[in-house]
Amino acid sequence: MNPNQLRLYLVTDRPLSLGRDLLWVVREAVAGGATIVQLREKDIDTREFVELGRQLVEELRPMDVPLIINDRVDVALAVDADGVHIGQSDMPYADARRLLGPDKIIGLSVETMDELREANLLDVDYIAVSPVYSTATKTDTAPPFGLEGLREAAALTHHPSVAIGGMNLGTVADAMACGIDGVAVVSAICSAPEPRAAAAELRKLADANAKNV
Ligand code: TZP
Ligand code: MG
Repeated sequence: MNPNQLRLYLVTDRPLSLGRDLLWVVREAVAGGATIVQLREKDIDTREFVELGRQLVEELRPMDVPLIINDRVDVALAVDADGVHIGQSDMPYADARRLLGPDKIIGLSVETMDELREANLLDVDYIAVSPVYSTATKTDTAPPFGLEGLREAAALTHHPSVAIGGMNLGTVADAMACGIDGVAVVSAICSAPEPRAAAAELRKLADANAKNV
């Protein structure tokens, strides 16, 4: 994939969306400048997951914004999403690749430098360095990389990379300056009073501090 597509990566979270419709939040975020969207649902029936995924594919495909499904290879296949994002305790990369084929996007979260080195041996499409900062959005994370760790991760990885965890208007510039390709954001967009304006400001900061401008 083109690493520039990772520049502002929206990860959805309905409970954090202040009661607003998920499709609306996604639409606003993309209008503001989100370049890729991950549908992340932790507490949802499979039926509803598929329905949401299908609606998002319809919405995003005409705009050339990839839709990534968190964890669920079956849901990604069912709705013909652009790819999946897997964590270290999800389906192993090799199985996900076999099921999805060579053309779908597969992203992998790495929580340690060792996992990052192992990911270098896989042909994943991107990695997420997780988390950069501790965040109330996800509390069962590994210890945070911090900026030093992120810089080291960006230098070591062979893959396009995004930072996740605590990315907001105050942290995006320094994170991008570590040499990553983009920032992945939950609360700074989903919980923003105006997701479109928030995405636009985040995008401007991410672009201004990107290595590939
Ligand atoms: N994975 C690592 S941290 C995180 C995920 C899904 C949540 C990031 O949320 P926020 O609100 O952008 O800090
Ligand atoms: Mg997962």
